[in-house]
Amino acid sequence: MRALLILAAAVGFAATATAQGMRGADANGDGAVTRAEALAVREAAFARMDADGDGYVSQAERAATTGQRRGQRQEAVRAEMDADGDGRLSRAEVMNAPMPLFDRADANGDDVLSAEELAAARQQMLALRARRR
Ligand SMILES: [Ca+2]
Ligand SMILES: [Ca+2]
Ligand SMILES: [Ca+2]
Repeated sequence: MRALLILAAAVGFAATATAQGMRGADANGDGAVTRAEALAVREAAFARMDADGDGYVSQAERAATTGQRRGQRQEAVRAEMDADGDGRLSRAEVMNAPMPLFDRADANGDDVLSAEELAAARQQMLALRARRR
């Protein structure tokens, strides 16, 4: 699970990587986050990172967005998401990558994070963070 959390946090799609970010994904403001809303955030993040708009996030574009500090970890994440191993992330590779945090937070598996599920996920996140300290 820890590896998956790192995966989600390190790719630069941070908006979907935290429970708080999940809440920010609630585009229609109904207090719940659907899978489609979470994917829209991911898509927006991809568009932001794809600076030259060629539909791929290259290594250089990733470095520019996320900084070099977490380089090694980034590389591991990239390798995991880069399904065809060409060294860059296509839109499809990013959109099809697992959403472990969403899946984990979606306790009843209905593809919607209710306000209750979001609150529970946030609590878990805070507990996790406290434990790591
Ligand atoms: Ca919503
Ligand atoms: Ca690729
Ligand atoms: Ca749910």
